[in-house]
Amino acid sequence: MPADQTQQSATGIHFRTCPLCEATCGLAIEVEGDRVVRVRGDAQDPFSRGFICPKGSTLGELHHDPDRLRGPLVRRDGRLEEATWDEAFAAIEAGLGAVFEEHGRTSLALLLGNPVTHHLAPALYVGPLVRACATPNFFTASTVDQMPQHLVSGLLWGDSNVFPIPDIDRTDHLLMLGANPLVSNGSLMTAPDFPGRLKELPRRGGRLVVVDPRRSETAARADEHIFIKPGTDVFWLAALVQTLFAEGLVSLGRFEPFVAGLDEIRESVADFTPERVAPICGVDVETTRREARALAGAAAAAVYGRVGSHTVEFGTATAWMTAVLNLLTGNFDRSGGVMTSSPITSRIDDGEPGGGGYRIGRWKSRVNGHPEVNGEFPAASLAEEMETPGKGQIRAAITVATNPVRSYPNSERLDRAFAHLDFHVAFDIYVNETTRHADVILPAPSTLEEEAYELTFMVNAIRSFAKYAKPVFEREGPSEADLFARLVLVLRGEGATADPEILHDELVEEAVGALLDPARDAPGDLDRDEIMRALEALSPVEKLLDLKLRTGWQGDLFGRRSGGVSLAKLAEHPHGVDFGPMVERFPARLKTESGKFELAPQVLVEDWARVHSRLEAPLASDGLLLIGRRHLRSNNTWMHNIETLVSGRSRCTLLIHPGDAERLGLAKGAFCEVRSRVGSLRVEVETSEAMMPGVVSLPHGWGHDVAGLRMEVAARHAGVASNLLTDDGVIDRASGNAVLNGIPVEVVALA
Ligand SMILES: Nc1nc2c(c(=O)[nH]1)N[C@H]1C(S)=C(S)[C@@H](COP(=O)(O)OP(=O)(O)OC[C@H]3O[C@@H](n4cnc5c(=O)[nH]c(N)nc54)[C@H](O)[C@@H]3O)O[C@H]1N2
Ligand SMILES: Nc1nc2c(c(=O)[nH]1)N[C@H]1C(S)=C(S)[C@@H](COP(=O)(O)OP(=O)(O)OC[C@H]3O[C@@H](n4cnc5c(=O)[nH]c(N)nc54)[C@H](O)[C@@H]3O)O[C@H]1N2
Ligand code: SF4
Ligand SMILES: [Mo]
Repeated sequence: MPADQTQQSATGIHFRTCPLCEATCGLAIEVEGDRVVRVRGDAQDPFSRGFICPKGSTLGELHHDPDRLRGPLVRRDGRLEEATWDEAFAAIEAGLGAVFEEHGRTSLALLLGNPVTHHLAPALYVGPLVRACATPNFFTASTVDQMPQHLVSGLLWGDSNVFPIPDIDRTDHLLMLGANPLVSNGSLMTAPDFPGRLKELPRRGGRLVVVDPRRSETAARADEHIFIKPGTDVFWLAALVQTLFAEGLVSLGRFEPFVAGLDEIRESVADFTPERVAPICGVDVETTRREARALAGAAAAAVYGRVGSHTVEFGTATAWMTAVLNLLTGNFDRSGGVMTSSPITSRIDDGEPGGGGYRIGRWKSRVNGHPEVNGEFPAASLAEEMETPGKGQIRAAITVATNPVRSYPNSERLDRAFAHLDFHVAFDIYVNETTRHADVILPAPSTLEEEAYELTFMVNAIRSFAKYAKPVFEREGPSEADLFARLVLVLRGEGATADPEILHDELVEEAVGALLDPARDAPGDLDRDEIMRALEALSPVEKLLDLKLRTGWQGDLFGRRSGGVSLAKLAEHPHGVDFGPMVERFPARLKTESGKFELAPQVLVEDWARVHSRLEAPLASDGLLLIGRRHLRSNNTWMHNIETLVSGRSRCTLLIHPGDAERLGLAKGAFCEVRSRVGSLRVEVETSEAMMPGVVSLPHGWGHDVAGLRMEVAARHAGVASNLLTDDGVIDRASGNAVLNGIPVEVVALA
C-alpha cells in the first residue's frame, strides 16, 4: 500500500517517529478512516531498523483513549468542568492576574515534564514560555534525572548540553552503571533497537560490563555483572581512576595539550584505593583492578552511567568520575569510546577551542539558598518553596506535561502543597494525580494530529538522523503551537483573546534576524525577503523547523548548497534520512574559558569534600536500601490508562532477595509495609535472586488510587507511589538533583 499522507482521508500507512521515549523508533501506523488499526516498527527506517517496543505499538490506543482530554477543563464551584478554549484562556488570565497583582511575578512556578522534549511544538515554544513566565521558580524533570551530567558537561567542556554518548555500534568495551537500556531503551543515548545493537557487540569481540545492585535485564545479558551497593558508584569509579594513576595507565591521547587539572584529580582520588572502597561498594579488589586495566587496555572503551548513578546523593561526583575515566583512558571523542552528536538542525563549530565557560548559582532559591543550575531549582525544593510563607512564596503554577505529584520525591508533601495553590494551569492530556488540583487544564492535541520531527533527542543520538512527518489525522481543536502561543501572550499581558499568529510571526522574525546577524557569522548571503517567501506556505512549527534544517550543517542554504536538506526534501523520505555516525568534534567543541578540558573545576573539587568525608566515615550499612526499576510496558507515571500495557499480573511489587525475605518473615505474594524517613506504603512482596542482599526495588510512577482522577483503566491498576518514600531532604548538593535511589527503608511483614 502506498503511503498516503494527505489530509482528505487518513486511510493508509503513515510513517513517523515514536514520541514516547528517547529511542525515537520509526513507526508504521496503519489507519482505516479515522481509526488506527495497527502500529508496527518501520522496517525501512534506517536508524531503528523495524524495532518497536510494546508502548509504541499502543499509540493507536492512546489516540482513541476515551479518557484522553479533547477539550479544556475549567474549575467551577470546586469541580473541573468542560469549557470552550476562549473560556479557558479567560480563566487563566483572570486567575494568574489576581495572583500576580497580590503577590507579584515571583509567586509563579513553571514546571516542565518529560513529553515536552518529545514533541515538536513544545520543543520550539518552550523557550518563549520560560521567558514569558519571568520567574526564577523554574523546575523540570532534569533535577529528578540527569542534572549531574549537565553540570559536569558545563564545567568540564563548557557546554551543559553536550553529552558524552557511548558509541555502542563501534565500542570494544562498554562499562555501564545504573542503566537498564534493555528496558528503558536508552537515555542520553538515542540508539533505537538497543537489543539488536547489543547482540552485535560480542560478534565484534566487544564486552559489556554492567554495574547494578540488581541483576537487571541488561545485566543478565552482559559478559559480566558486578553488584554494587546503591549510591556508591562514585567510590568505585574513583578507585578505577586511582588504579589508572597507580599503575601508570593514564593516556590522554590527542588531548594531551588540552587537559588542565590532572594533578588535582590524582590528589582527589589518592585515598580511594580498591581496598579502601571495597567494603563501601561491596566490590572486591581484584574485580576493580581488572576493570581499570580492561578500560585502559581496550582498543576503544566507553564508560556510561545513567539514572541509577545520577539520582543519588553523589550524582554529580559520579558523573564527574565517569567523564574523567573516559578522558584519562583516551576514550573521549574517539570512535568506539564516548562521542558527541551533531543534529542536522545545528551548525558545526569548527573554530578554535574556547568560549564563555559555564556558571551556576547566578541566583539562589529563596528558602534554602540552592544555586540555580541550568536556570533551574531542584525539584526536591518545590514543596518547601510552596509551603514557606514570605515574599516570593510560590502560589501559582503552570505545569506542562509533568506529573510531579508522582515523579518528585516526597509525593505526599507535594500533593498537599499543590492542593493549597491559589491558581494552577496544567498543560496535560489526562486528569491525573497532579492535574486533579488544577484550575484550568489545557490538553494538547493527540500526537497523531501534530507534525512530527525528533528535535531534542538528536542531541544524544549515536547517528545523525532526520525524519519529518505530517499529522496523521486532522486536528479537532487548536494546534499545540497555538496553545503555547496563547498562554505566552496571556503571560505577557496581551490578553486572553490575542491572536496566536502574533507570537508565531515574532518567533520566525527572531530566528531569521539571528541568522542574518553579521555578528553571528551568517551562513552565506541570505536575504530576509527570500527566506520569508520560501517559508510562506508552511505551518508555524514547520517554518521554525525548516529554518533550522536549511541553515544546519546539512542544509540547502535556500538553494545555495546543492544536495542540501530542507523540510520539503525530508518529506520525500518518509522513512527518514541517515547522516552517519558520530564524528570527532573536539577540541573545537571546547567552550571553557581556558579552551581546555577543565578536569578539576572548583565547584566539583569543593563538592568532593562530601565524598571524601564519607570515605572516612562510611554510613552504617545494616538496614535495607531502596532502588527503583522500570518496565517495558510502563512510561514513568503515565501510559497506565492503556489496557494492553497494564493487563495481567501487577508489576508494581517490592523485589527483595530471598535471604532478606526469610529473615524478615516475608512470603512471596504477601503484603508488607515499607517505611522511610518521610513516608510509608503497603505493597506486595516478590522475592528475587536478582536482587543484591540488603537492597529492595520498587518501580516509580504508580499510585493511581487517589480521588478525582479521570483514568478509568489506571485506577483499576493503581499500584503504589514509590515517591511516598523518597526523601526531599537529601539531594545531590552540587547539581540539586533528587535522590531516588539508595533510600534507607524498613520493611515489615503484615499479618
Ligand atoms: N522514584 C523515582 N522517581 C522518578 C524516577 C525514578 O527513576 N524513580 N525517574 C525520574 C525521571 S528519569 C523522570 S524524566 C521524571 C519524569 O517526570 P514527569 O515528566 O513529571 O513524568 P511523566 O510521567 O513523564 O509525565 C508525563 C506527563 O505528561 C502528560 N502527557 C503525555 N503526553 C502528553 C502530551 O502529548 N502533551 C501534554 N501536554 N502532556 C502529555 C502525562 O499525562 C503526564 O502527566 O520522573 C522522575 N521520577
Ligand atoms: N519502559 C520504559 N522506558 C523508559 C522509561 C520508563 O519509565 N519506562 N523512562 C524513560 C526515562 S524518563 C528515562 S530517564 C530513561 C532511564 O533509563 P535508564 O537510565 O536505563 O534507567 P533505569 O531503567 O531506571 O535503570 C536504572 C538502573 O540503575 C540501577 N541502580 C539503582 N541504583 C543504583 C546505583 O546506586 N548504582 C548503580 N550502578 N545502579 C543503580 C537500577 O537497578 C536500574 O537497573 O528511561 C526512559 N525509558
Ligand atoms: S522503544 Fe521508545 S521510541 Fe521505540 S517504540 Fe518503544 S516507546 Fe517508542
Ligand atoms: Mo527521565
